Amino acid sequence: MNDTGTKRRTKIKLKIDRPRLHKVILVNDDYTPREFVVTVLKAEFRMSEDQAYRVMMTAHQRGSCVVAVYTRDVAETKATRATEAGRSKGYPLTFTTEPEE
Ligand code: TYC
Repeated sequence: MNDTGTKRRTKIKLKIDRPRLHKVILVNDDYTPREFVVTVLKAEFRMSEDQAYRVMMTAHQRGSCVVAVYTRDVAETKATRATEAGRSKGYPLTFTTEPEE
């Protein structure tokens, strides 16, 4: 204690944690054409034709597929834009986000 009655504390926290990353997840459905899913993945997530095709087929076969990870804002913006690209054509194509463990 010093004479003002407060305790001097140094080094309360050495490091600030890195922001958690969030996954963007592609969800399968029965109606969106495969080629349209590939087009959206290439446009919104800057994937090659090959990468986009593999991600689309993984979601098609397993029900969902992680597309990429970003900070929360970027993940949410990209998921919303990609989902809206499908809605604008009347497709139920859906991208969701979830925090990484
Ligand atoms: N299952 C769709 C079809 O057979 C294609 C598709 C794949 C749709 C992945 C969505 O996330 C998806 N036309």
